[in-house]
Amino acid sequence: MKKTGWIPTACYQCKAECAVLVRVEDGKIKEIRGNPRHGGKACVKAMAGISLEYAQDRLTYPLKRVGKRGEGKFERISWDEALEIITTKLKALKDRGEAHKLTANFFPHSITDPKWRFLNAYGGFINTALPHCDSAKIVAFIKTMGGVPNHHIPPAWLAVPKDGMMILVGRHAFGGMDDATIPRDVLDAKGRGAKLVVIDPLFTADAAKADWWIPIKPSGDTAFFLGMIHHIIANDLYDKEFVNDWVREGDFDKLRAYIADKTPEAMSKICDVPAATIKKLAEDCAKAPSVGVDSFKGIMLGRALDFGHAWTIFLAITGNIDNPGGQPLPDVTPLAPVEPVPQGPDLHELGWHRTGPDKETFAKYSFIMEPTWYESQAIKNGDLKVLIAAEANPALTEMGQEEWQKAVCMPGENGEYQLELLVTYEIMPSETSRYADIVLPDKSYFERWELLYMPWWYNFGQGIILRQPVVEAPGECRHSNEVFIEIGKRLTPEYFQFKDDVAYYDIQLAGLGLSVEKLQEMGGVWSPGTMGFRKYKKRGGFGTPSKKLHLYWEDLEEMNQALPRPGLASEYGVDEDKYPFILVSYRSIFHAGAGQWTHNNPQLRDRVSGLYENPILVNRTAAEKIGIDDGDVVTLSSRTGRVKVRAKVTERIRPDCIGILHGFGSTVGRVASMGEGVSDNILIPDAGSALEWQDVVGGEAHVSCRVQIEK
Ligand SMILES: Nc1nc2c(c(=O)[nH]1)N[C@H]1C(S)=C(S)[C@@H](COP(=O)(O)OP(=O)(O)OC[C@H]3O[C@@H](n4cnc5c(=O)[nH]c(N)nc54)[C@H](O)[C@@H]3O)O[C@H]1N2
Ligand SMILES: Nc1nc2c(c(=O)[nH]1)N[C@H]1C(S)=C(S)[C@@H](COP(=O)(O)OP(=O)(O)OC[C@H]3O[C@@H](n4cnc5c(=O)[nH]c(N)nc54)[C@H](O)[C@@H]3O)O[C@H]1N2
Ligand code: SF4
Ligand SMILES: [Mo]
Repeated sequence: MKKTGWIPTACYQCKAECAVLVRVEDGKIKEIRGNPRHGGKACVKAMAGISLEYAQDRLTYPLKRVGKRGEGKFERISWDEALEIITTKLKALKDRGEAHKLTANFFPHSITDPKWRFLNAYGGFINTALPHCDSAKIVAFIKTMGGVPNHHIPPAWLAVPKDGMMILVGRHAFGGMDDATIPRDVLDAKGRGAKLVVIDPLFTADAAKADWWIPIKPSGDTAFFLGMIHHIIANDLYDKEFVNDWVREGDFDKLRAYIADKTPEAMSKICDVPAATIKKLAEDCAKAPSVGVDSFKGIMLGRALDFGHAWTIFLAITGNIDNPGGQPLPDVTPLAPVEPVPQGPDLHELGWHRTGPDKETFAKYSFIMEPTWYESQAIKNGDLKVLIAAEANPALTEMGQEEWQKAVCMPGENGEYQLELLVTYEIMPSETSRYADIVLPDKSYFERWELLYMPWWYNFGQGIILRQPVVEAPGECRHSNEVFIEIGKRLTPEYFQFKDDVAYYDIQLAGLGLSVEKLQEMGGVWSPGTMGFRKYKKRGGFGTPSKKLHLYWEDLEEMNQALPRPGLASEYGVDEDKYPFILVSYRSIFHAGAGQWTHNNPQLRDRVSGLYENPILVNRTAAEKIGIDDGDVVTLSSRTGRVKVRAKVTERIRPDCIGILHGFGSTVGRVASMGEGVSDNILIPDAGSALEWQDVVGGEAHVSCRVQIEK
């Protein structure tokens, strides 16, 4: 192959998968830049992709466990042997009528990812991280507006007019990006005269650029938004025309009655933000030509679905749906289906998410995907028998990681493990692969084909980006998609009648009159060229049964959730005296997840140009009270775990919170295992063990807990 020149492809140093150009000289990568045809931006991690590609730790052939799970002892095996072990186990599981006890934990790069196709055909479950990310918002979006369950969908920052409002609530958009162009678009909008408001217990990089930082009490966001909704309605500041035309008849009156006692003063007591602040922001929003509200992980605490609900109501009464600078409505790319389309198993019938204390109640909620947070619980219950982790690192990313690690080592019957097979698909050894029975070496994102159309690409609506090989893969690496197609051909051949991955993408692209080759000629990017605004008008309404917005959710009446409830996360009320602080985890621009691929990157872990450790953030007032100085090593404990970590004393966090950067604490990998970094998930309890507090939303993060800090 030995390519030379600038080649368009897609970055995968994080899940945003931005379009990039890669300069290759004689088969070696020399330089990486943003692709000007798709925003033109690439972040610091993208540039460090070269260090990943040529990392010494790359896996290059399949491995089989020889010691006990967790010991990390492996021997080299052939691909034939690896595939034989996997297909034999999967065949036996299916013959036993337990296909649904296979879960693959992976990140889907498109809604028709070949790995997902295999799972649907076979009858297993996908377990993406989506339930952690923002599933509460997605579920709320579907319930109020109808439509497709697209992931994330940030506001149209690039279209915010002068005087528009941009609100980040539980969203650290400049650190945890979903497109490298977003910081520039937000700052450009500010340059045009728009205002940026950050609602976050932490003074983030975004807050540093904001007009207004509102340090809210964690999980107080629903109360805050209800206070604003009250103020807007009570003072007749809502968008009457939009509400009359587009809100289902009767819903607004029910809301008005319900909201009567949710005054800014009452809500202020819950969220610990002055009532005057709630009123001022409400008035600013009511006046502004547009309001965009972006939230992500930070609202996935406590009663997350209630926040999602309040968010959709707020957008509706201020008329900020599918307008420039407001909340876009997602669209679907008209790719052709690959027939026959496998149906997939019934989550409610077979899923192990209903292992909670109150199955009746659980059954009333809509689950869009299998929640990750029950993996350890499901293993203990005998409901998870084969786990394939591809592009995921649950040994560190699961809340209560030690519970997960214990569960995968749990003995079962006949001398087997309770979890009968654990396979990891990785580019380098990870904490999770230490426990695996089989470790498979993947091709990196510079070495493989992939058709990407995750709907969180916000720049051009439902764009498609082609990932194409720019260099050759080392050793015996094979892309997971190729391998899942191979396993599919063996186990469910009727669904795998195409030749290979490229042939699969060609069938889909035919729906757009395209092919992989044609997409290559077009520079690897297809886009409708616009997001389109107020699409609901052209479509004759919204995707709900009434075609109008459903502010009132009658299906949740029985659970007292027909309208959003303002309370804080219930778990914060437990053991307050023993654990006085609330842990707040957040991300950094330098690293992605708990993944090995940035934490093991010498450029990104560099003390000067990267991020080497994750000292915890302690407010100066709190530090003085407990006698902690900047740089002290402290013990941080929760009701389930304890770590030793360095403290950074700062004003950039609320006095009742402790900040911790998520993702550190790997014990595997030459670079990743260095330093004093700790994993937050040692402190955060396994969600399966906290079901009495479970906020049933179709997914829950629980990325927080109460902690104590001691010198
Ligand atoms: N560089 C980088 N980019 C990423 C990722 C990555 O790991 N690294 N991960 C990707 C993924 S999977 C995701 S899901 C997204 C996540 O994107 P974000 O959710 O924007 O990322 P976080 O940094 O976790 O931001 C959460 C913010 O919420 C705040 N917060 C915590 N609790 C509360 C609360 O109760 N209320 C409010 N208002 N704020 C709160 C935290 O202080 C933090 O600033 O990022 C994606 N992009
Ligand atoms: N405490 C706490 N826990 C959290 C979060 C938090 O904010 N705080 N965030 C939660 C969220 S929102 C999410 S989405 C999850 C994410 O959790 P996971 O989905 O487990 O994701 P990562 O930690 O990003 O792990 C990705 C793995 O993929 C590997 N990888 C990278 N590139 C490739 C490739 O090309 N091929 C293969 N096969 N592997 C590759 C990396 O080495 C890494 O080990 O974590 C959740 N856990
Ligand atoms: S945000 Fe940065 S690391 Fe993530 S895909 Fe885009 S350029 Fe790559
Ligand atoms: Mo996520």
